[in-house]
Order: sequence, then C-alpha cells, then structure tokens
Amino acid sequence: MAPKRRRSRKRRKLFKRRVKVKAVPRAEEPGDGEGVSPMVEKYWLQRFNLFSKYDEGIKMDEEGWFSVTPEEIAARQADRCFGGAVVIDGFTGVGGNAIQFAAKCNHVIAIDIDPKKIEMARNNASIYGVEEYIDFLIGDFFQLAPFLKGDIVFLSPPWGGPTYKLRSTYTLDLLKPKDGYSLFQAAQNITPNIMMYLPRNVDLLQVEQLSWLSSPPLQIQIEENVLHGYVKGITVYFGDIASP
Ligand code: MGP
Ligand code: SAH
Repeated sequence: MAPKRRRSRKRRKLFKRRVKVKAVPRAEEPGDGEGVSPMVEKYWLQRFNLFSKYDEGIKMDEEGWFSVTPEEIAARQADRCFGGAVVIDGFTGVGGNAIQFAAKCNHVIAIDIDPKKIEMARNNASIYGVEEYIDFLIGDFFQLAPFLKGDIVFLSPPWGGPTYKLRSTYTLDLLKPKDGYSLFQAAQNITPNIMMYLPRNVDLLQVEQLSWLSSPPLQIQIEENVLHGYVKGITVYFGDIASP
C-alpha cells in the first residue's frame, strides 16, 4: 500500500477545512480490452470515480484521463453555486466540472482551446442530461476573458502533465499556458468569485498572495480534496464563495 501523504504543520495551519469525499465502490479489473495506454491505465482503473456514468458512453482522450476532476470532487465544488449563478469554466476539458456545474447552477459557459475536448465534453454532458444548460465555446480563455460576463469563474488549467507531483513544491509559474498570477488577473476582471483547482503540492503561500492582489484583499478558503483517503487536489475559493 502506498504511504499516506503527510503535510507539515505550517501547511496544516493553512487549511481551514478538510473535505472528505466518498468514493464510488466498484470492483476493478485492469485491462478489459478497451485498449488504454499504460500511462492511462492507472486512471482507467479509477474510471467510475471520474464519471459514475462511465459505462454509458463517456468519451476521453489521454489528457482528459489524467486531468478530469473526479465526479464527487466536482460536485462539491459546484455546491458553491448561488441562486441564478452563471459559471464560466475556463478550461473545460472532457467536462468533469462543467457537468456538475450544469446540474447545480443556472448556466455554464464552457471553454476549451481544443475542439476535440469540446466535442467530448458535449457528448459527456448529454449522457448526464445537462447539455442544454451549457454553452460550449472553442477558444483561448485569455483571449475570451475580456468579453465574458459571469458570476463565478472556475479555473482548472493544465498543470504540465502527471509529472507535476515529482516536485516537492509546485509553484504557480508552472501552470500552463500562463502563470497563476496572469490567470488569476484575467479571471478577476470578470468577477472576484473565483475557484481554482490546483495540485496538492502547490505553494500555499503563493496561493494566499493571490487574494492580496485586490484591495481590500479577497476572502479566501483553501480546501483539500480527499478521495479514497488520498489527497487528489486542492481547491481555492476566492470572494463571496469562500466560507469564512
Ligand atoms: P494524479 O496525481 O495524476 O493522480 O492526479 P493520482 O491518482 O492521485 O496518482 P498518484 O500516483 O499521485 O497516486 C490527481 C488528480 O489531479 C486527477 O484526478 C485530476 O483531477 C487532477 N489533475 C492532474 N493533472 C496532471 C491535472 C492537470 O494537468 N490539470 C488539471 N486541471 N487537473 C489535473
Ligand atoms: N476540469 C476539466 C479538466 C481540465 S484539463 C475536467 O474536469 O474535465 C485542462 C484543459 O485546458 C485541457 O482540456 C486543455 O485543452 C485546456 N486548455 C489549455 N490551454 C487553454 C487555453 N488557453 N484556453 C482554454 N483552454 C485551454
């Protein structure tokens, strides 16, 4: 069994709440002929945690497999929606987050630079019966941001692939295609209500500094996302959607 990940006392202090997420129990058998690559197999084994309706025709590509937000985590993030909220999902991927937002918020604007991801996200949203609540846009979030209006911006950009975890600390300049500060500024011009899904080894002091880019500083909440007893990622909430 893999060793539990341990946090320093300093990191523990930065977390206001630890949210446990119940995993979907399912017997797992590796390699059922679906032809997944060795790199993807580890994620395929977790497929029902990623999409509980995986067997109903969910479509994924390699980046989708290692980047999608597990369904129970995405559902928790979507709980931050408030009445009538329009959510902008700036990095939609295969739709893990957009689907859960569509189920709980008023409307979703789902953006991805890769047309194939948007095609897959649309297919996956239809399996969950929520595609009518989503506007899908193919484009670069940074170019589109000045023209977007919404109540919440959700940011789950590329972290540079699964090797993100090889570093002891993941700094915000490593986010793709632009650093975390540029990303945050682009979102802040739309709304102060921002959610960021970040690596579990992210530099939490840098994350806190993002809230200081506003005057007065934005309210901030940092949450660990735990699945099967393991920390999968960290969600940071800014503005009115952060719990005090
Ligand atoms: P992981 O660390 O690659 O997987 O990703 P796991 O199963 O924890 O592997 P282990 O070997 O560390 O035990 C954990 C989670 O992070 C994934 O389920 C995704 O939700 C998220 N994630 C990983 N990557 C590489 C990305 C990324 O590039 N972008 C986004 N938005 N999320 C990612
Ligand atoms: N939250 C998603 C996963 C996002 S992965 C899910 O749960 O499925 C990150 C996505 O960002 C990738 O699909 C990639 O194509 C997209 N991306 C990369 N650069 C982008 C940009 N400049 N604008 C919009 N999307 C971008």
